[in-house]
Parts: sequence; structure tokens; C-alpha cells
Amino acid sequence: MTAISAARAHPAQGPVPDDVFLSDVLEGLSRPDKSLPCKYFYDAEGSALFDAICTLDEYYPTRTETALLQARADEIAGLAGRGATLVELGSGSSVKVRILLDALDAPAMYVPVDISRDHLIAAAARLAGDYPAVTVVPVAADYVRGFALPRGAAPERTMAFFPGSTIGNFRPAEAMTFLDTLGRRLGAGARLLIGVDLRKDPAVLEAAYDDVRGVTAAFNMNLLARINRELDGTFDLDRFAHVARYDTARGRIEMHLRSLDDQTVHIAGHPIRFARGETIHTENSYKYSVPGFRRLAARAGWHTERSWTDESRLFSLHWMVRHG
Ligand code: AVI
Repeated sequence: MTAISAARAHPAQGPVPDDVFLSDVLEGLSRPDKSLPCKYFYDAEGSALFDAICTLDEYYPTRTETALLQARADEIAGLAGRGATLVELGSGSSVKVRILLDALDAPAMYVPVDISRDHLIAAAARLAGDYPAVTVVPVAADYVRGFALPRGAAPERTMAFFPGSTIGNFRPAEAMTFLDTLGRRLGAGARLLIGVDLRKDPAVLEAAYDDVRGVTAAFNMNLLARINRELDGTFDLDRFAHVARYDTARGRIEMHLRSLDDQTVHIAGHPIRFARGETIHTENSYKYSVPGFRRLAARAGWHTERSWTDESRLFSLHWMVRHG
């Protein structure tokens, strides 16, 4: 079975159906504290804007995590052992994983899991071309809801890879449930390499989520543009503003869209009223201390064997093993 024929053996999940998107949007905007799920940032425009964010001077996570992976690749390879199966959650363009594939000892299989099917298949085909000895089995699925692993991957040879501090976009209780479910799916003895952003000076955090070039603002605003495009929305983008603020007590960056006027917007014919100054809460990005994240993971059944940070303690990587 070739890499891409293997891909076809898995049930593929296409884009989110419009009716689910619509009901999530109406539900979120009908609450007293309006909110929208951050997963809807990532249509084609939003994904391109996110890629641009990752190259910004202010957005330190991507380059810091990449440097950490490069610095620790050999140590990680030693921990992973020979013939590992690498499962990447939310693999996108499969860029960072190349650092691991270059360092690992004869990796057997690479399983990128991503909801964006076309992007996934294209990235998997490129990767399979560059690593002919690795069986690449892309799985088009929402990794939060669940996905099927290819047969034959023994848990103690399996290594999940969840970079980018995407775990920070879950509330801590959801992060715990997600990590626990992942551990049950992978099985006892499975390993997890996870990237986690760290608590730091709020000014550094706020700059990372409100860059001078306005790329993050455009990324946030694209959610309204997407609703206009896909759900027959009437948002006037000039009447909303991007807000990013750090909540020290909760240890999270919050992104919001603030209404600049009293106004009524229609979405698929449904009126939604906004008071001037009212916000739509669009994203949380939780920041952890190293011991704080290790405690959370322990409660979800993962034992942390190694944690690495950069010299400035901006970002962390953790190597964990599933017990029980
Ligand atoms: C994908 N996720 C980890 C990013 C973050 O930093 O929370 C999303 C993002 N939002 C604004 N900038 C980047």
C-alpha cells in the first residue's frame, strides 16, 4: 500500500458543514457575553494570515519552538527509539515535523491528522516524496473530536506530536479532557511531545497578539469577513476593532472584537444587536508555568519525563509518557 493509497483507506472529513457553522455562530452571538469558537479562524484566508503571524517579529512562539526542536532533536530521537510512528495533531503544512523526521532513527510511519483535507493531502504527498522510507498515512479528521489510527502502531512505539502551543487555545479543564482522551486513544506507553507557551511579561504577550503591522488584527477580523462570505452576514468591518489583552489572574491572552457603535448585524437573516463597546470573545491563549503544565498533564494521565525551555524561558517543550 503506498502512502497516498493508505490515505484513502481512512474516512475523510471535509470542511465544516455550513449549518453547523451557522448554528455555532448564532449560538455564540446570542449569549449575554458574545463569543465565537476560535476553530473558525482557519479558512483559507485565516490559515494564510496565521502563517504570516508566525513570521512576525513580535510572535516569538514559532521561531522559539523551532529552535528548541532543532537544539533537542537528537535527544528526542534517543527517547523516541528506532522505528517510531509519529502522529501529528493539526499537522497543517507539516513543517516542524521535518526536524524530527531528519533526526529520528528509521521512523516507520508518519500520521498527519488535520481537518483541512486538501491541504493535508498536498502536504502529505510532498513529505512522502522527501522521505521515501517513511510510510505517510494522512488522516483527515478533527483531532479534537476523534480520529482512527492506522492499525499496527504499537503504543510504546507511538509518539504524538502537538506543537505550537495549540493546547493553550483550550480552557485548562478542556485541555485535561483532551489529553486524557488522547492518551486513551494512543494507549499505555505512548509518548507525547508537546509545545507549550510560557507565562511572561504581559507587554511581550500583548505585542505578540497585537502586532504593529496589524496582521493579528486582520486574522481576528477575518472571522467576521468569513461570516459575511459564508453565512450571508452583514458585518461592517470598519465598525469593529481588534482587542488583545492579557488576563494575569487567568494566565491567558484574550482576543476580542469590539463594536465601535450601537449596531444591528444580520446573519442569514437573523438580527444580532451590538451595543457600543460590547465585544465578541474570539480566542483564549493560555500560558503556563513549566510545573503548572506538568501538573495538568499528570491529572490527565501523562508523566512528564523531560521539559526543555529556551534561555529566555519564552516557550517550553515536554516529553511525556502515558501511564495506566
Ligand atoms: C494556534 N494558536 C496556538 C495561536 C496562539 O498563539 O494562541 C493562535 C493565534 N492567535 C493569535 N495569534 C496566534
